Parts: sequence; structure tokens; C-alpha cells
Amino acid sequence: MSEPTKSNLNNARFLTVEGVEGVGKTTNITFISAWLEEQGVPYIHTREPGGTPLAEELRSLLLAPRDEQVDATAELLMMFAARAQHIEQVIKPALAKGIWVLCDRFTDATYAYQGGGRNMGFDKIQQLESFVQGDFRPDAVILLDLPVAVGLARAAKRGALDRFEQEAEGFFHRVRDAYLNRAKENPSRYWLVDAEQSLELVQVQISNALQKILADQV
Ligand code: Z5A
Repeated sequence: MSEPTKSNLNNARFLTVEGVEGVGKTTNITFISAWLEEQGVPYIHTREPGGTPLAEELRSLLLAPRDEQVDATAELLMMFAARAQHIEQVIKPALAKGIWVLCDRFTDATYAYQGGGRNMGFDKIQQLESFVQGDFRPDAVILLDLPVAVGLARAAKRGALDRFEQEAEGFFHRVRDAYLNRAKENPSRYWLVDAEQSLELVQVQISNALQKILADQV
């Protein structure tokens, strides 16, 4: 498989953070934001699904627990609808101005949650990815990884569960496997971080990765 085109215009990078439930994305995105600020790197922090008013409305629809069964194809299309809006309104304009984009989840999450978790497979996702994104891809993906049971135990302390968090444990095993397979298939773009360690050690791994990404050794 050929390497996808890098997103960077004016040397700005498109950096995404991924991982299963309870892996510590929010905690570590705060750390990455502080690290970028210290380095004097202009950046925005955004998230998926979401990142624009319309995409945030789609996020609310997607995450709300509901009695009606949500069809997997409907869920997949809503993820990409939100993404199309986000890319055109927020991500590409920032990169074009030389501003880094730090994004909490992106298309890797679709491969992991819809492709793996929902058992939809990857072909339809690849088609939608090409349709919506062309060859636009993140420059670097920081994949926080830990055993599913550890992540679920951490997440359980947070209170009310959204529609995804209510899934059975097997769902999250498929999500994790899909993430790890993607990282294995494309090691030059993925930075695999052992998120089971103490926060301090997790953040040492992340800053090592960030230094290399900043030096453009991706
Ligand atoms: N989704 C999808 O299906 N398809 C898609 O294409 C996309 C998304 C883009 C919303 O995501 C849902 O959308 C998501 C997938 C789906 N569903 N789920 N589940 P989200 O990113 O908003 O939701 P989230 O996964 O719940 O993310 P989060 O809020 O960032 O949670 P987190 O990764 O678990 O992070 P945390 O809150 O920082 O950490 C959890 C706890 O662990 C917290 O108490 C921390 O203090 C603690 N923690 C963190 N690190 C450590 C270490 N190292 N040691 C000990 N304790 C720690």
C-alpha cells in the first residue's frame, strides 16, 4: 500500500490522538497542548465527532443513549458527515495558515469502532474515507493503548455512560484489535504509547514522540 499524502501545508502538522475507552486521551491531550505551547507551536485543539457547530450537533445525536436501535450504516454515515464539515470548516483552514491541528479522534476511530467494534469490516470505510477525504490523512497518530479491562475500570469512575460506553466488553476488544492492526500496518505514522503505565511514564513516551514529530522524523 502506498503512503498517503501528508496533510501539512506551511509545515503545520495534523496530529490525532486515539485509543479505547478510559485510555486517558483527555488527560494527555491537555499535556500535549501544554507541550506545544511551551515549544511555541501555534495549534488548535479540536475533536471528532464534533469540532464545528453542525458537527457538534451530530455528536450529540450520536452519543445520546436512545431506545431506538441505531443502524450501523446510519451511524457510520453520520460520523463521516460530521467529519466532512470539520475538515472543510476547521482542519484544512488551520493547516493552510500554518497552525497545527491536535484532534481528539479522527478516521482511525471509525475503523476501530464501526469497522472493528460494530463488525462492519473495513471496505465501506475505505470507500467513504476516499470520498470524503481524498488522500487527506493525519501526519501522525498517537495511539494510547492498554488492556480493555483496565480502561473500562478507569472510565467507570466517570459517571453516566454514553451510547458507546454502554457496549459490552467484547465490543472494546474488537476496537482495540482494530487500532493495533492499523498501527502495525503503518508504523511510520503511528506512535504506540503504553497507556497502562503511570501518567508520568505515559507522558515521557508522548513527549519523545512529539519531539520526533516536531523534528519531522515521521
Ligand atoms: N467514535 C466512533 O465510534 N467513531 C468515530 O469515527 C469517532 C468516534 C470519531 C466519543 O468519543 C465516542 O465516539 C467514542 C468513540 C466514538 N466512544 N467511546 N467510548 P470521546 O473521545 O469523546 O469519548 P471517550 O473515549 O470517552 O474519551 P475521553 O473522554 O477522552 O476518555 P479517556 O480517553 O478515557 O480519557 P480520560 O478521561 O483522560 O481518562 C480516564 C480516567 O483515567 C481519568 O480518571 C484519568 O484521570 C485516568 N487516567 C488517565 N491516564 C491514567 C494513567 N496513566 N494512570 C492512571 N489513571 C489514568
